[in-house]
Amino acid sequence: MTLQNTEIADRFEELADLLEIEGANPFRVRAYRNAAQLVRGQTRAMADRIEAGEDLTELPGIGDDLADKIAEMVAKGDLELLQEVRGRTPPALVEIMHLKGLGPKRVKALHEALDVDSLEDLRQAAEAGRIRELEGFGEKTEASILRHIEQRQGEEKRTGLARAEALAAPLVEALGAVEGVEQVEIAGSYRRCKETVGDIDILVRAAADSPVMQAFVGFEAVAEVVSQGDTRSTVILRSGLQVDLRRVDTAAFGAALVYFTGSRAHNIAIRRIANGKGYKINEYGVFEDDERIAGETEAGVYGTIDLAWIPPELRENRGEVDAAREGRLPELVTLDDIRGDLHCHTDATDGRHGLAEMAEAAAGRGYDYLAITDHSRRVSMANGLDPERLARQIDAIDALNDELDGITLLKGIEVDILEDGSLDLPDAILERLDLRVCAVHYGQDRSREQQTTRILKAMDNPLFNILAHPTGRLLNKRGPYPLDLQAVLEGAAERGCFVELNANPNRLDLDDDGCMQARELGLKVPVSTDAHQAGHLDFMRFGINQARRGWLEAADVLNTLSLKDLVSALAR
Ligand code: DGT
Ligand code: CA
Ligand code: CA
Repeated sequence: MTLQNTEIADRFEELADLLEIEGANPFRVRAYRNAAQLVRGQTRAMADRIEAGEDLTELPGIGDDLADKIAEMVAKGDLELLQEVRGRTPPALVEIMHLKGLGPKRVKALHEALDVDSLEDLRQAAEAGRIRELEGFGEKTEASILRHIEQRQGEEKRTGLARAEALAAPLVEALGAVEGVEQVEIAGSYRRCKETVGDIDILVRAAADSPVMQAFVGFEAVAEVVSQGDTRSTVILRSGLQVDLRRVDTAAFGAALVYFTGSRAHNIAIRRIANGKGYKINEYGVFEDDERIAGETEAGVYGTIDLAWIPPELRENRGEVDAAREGRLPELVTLDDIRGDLHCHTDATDGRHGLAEMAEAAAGRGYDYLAITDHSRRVSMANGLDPERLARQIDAIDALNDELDGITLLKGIEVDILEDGSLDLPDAILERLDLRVCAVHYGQDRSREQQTTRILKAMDNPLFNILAHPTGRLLNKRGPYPLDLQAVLEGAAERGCFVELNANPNRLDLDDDGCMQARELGLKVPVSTDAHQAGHLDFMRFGINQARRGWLEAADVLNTLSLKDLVSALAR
């Protein structure tokens, strides 16, 4: 058993989490976390590198120890150290640590004092009122823990799109290499670029005698074969992700692609139109009486019912069918439209790379500008900038811009919005910047009204430009904080400021509905990566996926503007 990159990264991350709970040396914890990130971000499989005899220690941050551990996972499919750590610290504590408000120290205390080994143990302890008796915990914390457990237990288990992509890619590649396979497409919510997917639906175009089903159920990362048939099989990968595969003939491939891309609501809407014309539509084609009049291509299927081809991201029955009939589908924004990135961090705070490296990475992606927006002093955990350090960064950026060719660094900050709605740094230093990204990091437990008022008050400061990750949600970790988003978007539109779509795959905040709301208001949305290292600039495409689901065109996205137009758009 050879582990995929995602699986290697998962194990490093779990190791880091468990060691952190144990109170291990923070540098060691960080090294495993960085290794997880690095491996996750690699497009080439570690197994392939090792097989090719490459030296893994040439990868940044990978020393002998980490390289050995990667080799061990590739060779044995397992990591002895992780087994050892799991033996003394229950793996379920990791999930508890990711509950909102509980860090490693508190989890350790709960484990040691109350024998909490699982989410269920924690729920029972909270219900019995035993948590409030612990030092450092109170009645309020206990109630909040209970609330978050209930929220978590009520959620269905879904996989983030970026993770699904990493897990599916090797499988798609393997299927594409099977004899007789002409085309492989992932359909379902994945193709609609939903932020999370329940399972993966793959369609292969192949002749009936192709051995593609055997290849599928025999794929290296399959843990369990749920069902196997001639045209349809289902497996569960070691990562827990379920994959459905359907083999489809050429004549029906477009119809199957429409049907299995969905969404269900979209399918129902187009079936109604077909029925209205006296046609029948299903996964095999569009039929008039018993004659198939379309089926080979998606455009053909839509065309027979007088609809323009609809981009998968829009297929949610949110108005796209009417728009397709009336010829007013949006021309969705693409990655190529993006001229720069408006939110990133450097090693001055909690980022990995320096100004020059970030500038080079942005130039390498063809950008015209990159805004440097490190944290402000309130975020002391991230070594946030005070006015003096920010002033030094301003000088450094000015000096670097003199040398740079083809790319401009914008001087910015991710300044905290304090509890009272003021900004974390004095106007005098904020005024010297090209733009200010403003964020709520602390005091997320306010009421909806308080949080909304706080943000709108911050926006009253004419130096406020962009609200970062507006709802604070972390996918599969914590929900949005209570907020009247519509009021915030309207407030931004009135004041000439903006609300970000944070492209980090764990955030994607604004979500698709938020993008649609912004578009209604004529409010341009900045799509920003919040990169903490150069490679994170590639998160942009996840943001673009979400923007497309939100119907945004290039003109609806702030960072499609030229530098000159951007600067005037930012001026309040
Ligand atoms: P997921 O996997 O929960 O993220 O969402 P989907 O949209 O991928 O749903 P899934 O995997 O259950 O089915 C894939 C697509 O197949 C779905 O979007 C629409 C189509 N489909 C499946 N079952 C039905 C059905 O009973 N009726 C209709 N009209 N379409 C269906
Ligand atoms: Ca699916
Ligand atoms: Ca499915």
